[in-house]
Amino acid sequence: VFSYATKVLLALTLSAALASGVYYAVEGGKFGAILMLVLSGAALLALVAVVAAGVRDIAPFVPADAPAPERRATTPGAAAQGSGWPLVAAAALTILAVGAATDAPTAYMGLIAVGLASLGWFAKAWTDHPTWTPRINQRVTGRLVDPLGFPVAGFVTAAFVAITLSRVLLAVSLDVAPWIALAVALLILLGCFWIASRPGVRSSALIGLAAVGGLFLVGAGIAGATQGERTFHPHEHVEAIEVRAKNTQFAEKRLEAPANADVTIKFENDDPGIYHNVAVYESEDAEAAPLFNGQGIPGVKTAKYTFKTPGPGEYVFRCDFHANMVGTFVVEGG
Ligand SMILES: [Cu+2]
Repeated sequence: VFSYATKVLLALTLSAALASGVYYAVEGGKFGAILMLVLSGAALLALVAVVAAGVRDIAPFVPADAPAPERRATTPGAAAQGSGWPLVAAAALTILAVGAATDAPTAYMGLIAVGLASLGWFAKAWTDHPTWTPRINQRVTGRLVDPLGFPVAGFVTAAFVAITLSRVLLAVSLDVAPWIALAVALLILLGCFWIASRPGVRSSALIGLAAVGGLFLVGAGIAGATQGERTFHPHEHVEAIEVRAKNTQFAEKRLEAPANADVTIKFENDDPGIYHNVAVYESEDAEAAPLFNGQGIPGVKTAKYTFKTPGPGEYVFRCDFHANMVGTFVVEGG
């Protein structure tokens, strides 16, 4: 009942487990023992798979005095066709070699390309082989190519649309971008609706449509990419404003900052153990609303405060702990 394969796998499972135990007992090395245990587990899995699959690879019993089997003619299949995969594989290997000599991204791209070329070449070789029957074709397509291929194709398509379209949306102004995005979304929705409503549309027409759409997107994406991204931060870049407190006095009497900008105050408290902070108020009036209150810190310490400046005007900066620590905070221009 035990086939040759099950016997070999059973022997491998047991001997690897035994070797693991012996190795651990004698050498005390965990790594080698785990390696052997993994081998044993893998063999056990293969054994279970072979038994569960019910593959009977036992040779049929033939009596010694049986006559020789009759020769039967077989119809040869179609000759194997030449394929472009070796060329693709050579190109992929070239990318890998160039990547190995230059930079990591190219090397990774080469690795991926080699993997894809190997898969393609393997698939071509298999479909040329006599074991590739219509039944196998159906099973591989239904269980491997469709469940893997459709999600991957969908992801690649979505990524392609997102990347090309984002180049365009980043290049145009903020007011126009949402309308373009909306128009493209509507176009895709209507296109898909049209395709779904006509089951009779020929696949060549669909491929043509997809090619035109894809070319249009690539063109628009390249145009957007060469245009470059619009500026995202209309505020000018602002250096940190430095403020220093020493002997319960601000070293600065006057601070300047641009209007409507994110500014950073780098506050240095040089009074050991004394709390100070920097706050900005609309005026020196005691009831004035604060525009910003920095958290107080005991010295000697440095804090970084970031806030958005108001419109142009003269404001007041002060320490909330000491009424005498006051200065002018000037917001300029717009
Ligand atoms: Cu203070």
